[in-house]
Amino acid sequence: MDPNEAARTLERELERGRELIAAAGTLEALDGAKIALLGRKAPIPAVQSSIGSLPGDARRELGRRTNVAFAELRSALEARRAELEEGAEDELLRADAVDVTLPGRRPRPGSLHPLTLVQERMVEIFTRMGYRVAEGPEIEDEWHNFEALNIPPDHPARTMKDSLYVDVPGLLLRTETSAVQIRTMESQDPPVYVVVPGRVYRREAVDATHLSVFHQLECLAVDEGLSLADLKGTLEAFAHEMFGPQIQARITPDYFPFVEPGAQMAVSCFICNGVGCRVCGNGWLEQGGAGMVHPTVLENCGYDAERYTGFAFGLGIERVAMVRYGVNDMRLLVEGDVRFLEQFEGVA
Ligand code: 2NL
Repeated sequence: MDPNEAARTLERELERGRELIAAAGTLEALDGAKIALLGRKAPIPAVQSSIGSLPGDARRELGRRTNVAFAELRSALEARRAELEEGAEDELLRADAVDVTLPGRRPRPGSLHPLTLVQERMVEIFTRMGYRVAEGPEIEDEWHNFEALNIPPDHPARTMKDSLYVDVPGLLLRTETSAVQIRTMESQDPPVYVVVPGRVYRREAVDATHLSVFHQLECLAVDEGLSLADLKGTLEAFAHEMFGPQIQARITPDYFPFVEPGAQMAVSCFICNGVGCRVCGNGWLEQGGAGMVHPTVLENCGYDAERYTGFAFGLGIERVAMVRYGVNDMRLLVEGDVRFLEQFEGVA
């Protein structure tokens, strides 16, 4: 190659190189420019390989200029690469930026189920009176669920019609929480003051006022000298705390095999104040059964029925919840419909 021609090529390539490098907006474009300028087929390397065939002075001069051109392009490429890499990092940082002034995305907190709210309140009323809370298994044996409670084998509640048996002989889903009170009496001496909240199961057609899976809170007190007056007073204290001080409590005779005498409990209607209305009918709201613990039941648990007496009663938690929150269909309490449940957000 003619030395003058080669010198002009170097000048032209330097000019083109400066433009290409300045114009490269990405690292990929810069790699392209590098290949175009310094790659095997680029003009400057071609000049370099032609140098060997030139005479001494011209070779030295052109060699020097080629080296200068290489050096300038290499350092321009390097400088541009550093710029682009810094830019890429800035871009990453910008894309990752978090605006800490934006409001957070709050998870919906949910709320306690109305049955839980009522049960907790009931338990709190009794624990303030000095009662302890006891819990027990939901699958029971026939001794704790029936026999110890003075429910003989031919009692209607024992048949498949009222109870749900499991596949293991002699075991069933508990039909009342009384089994837990039996277990409590079996494991400790009097005095006993316990409440047992929990789920119970019956073979029952479900409608607006009946569920086959429902909840009870049963109360049991065994001590020296307890009478029906203590039962009535306890029930009244509960009703005042639960529904208000104007509420009256009433017990009327009823029969349950595990109590003698037995009673039905009711509280005066908080809507009509006992006069009679659409909700209560005759002015009273049925709350459950009650009575003085049958001496046979005390003896079944190893207690001296001459020395100790006791009272017991069972409250239906669904019933209490319906009264307290004005729910007219018990099924709403188990269906899990969010439109029903979200109304209890923030309710105490
Ligand atoms: C009802 C019936 C009642 C009891 C539960 C009871 C427990 C023991 C001994 C004696 Cl260990 N009695 N509990 C007594 C009378 C009635 O509940 O209809 N509940 C909603």
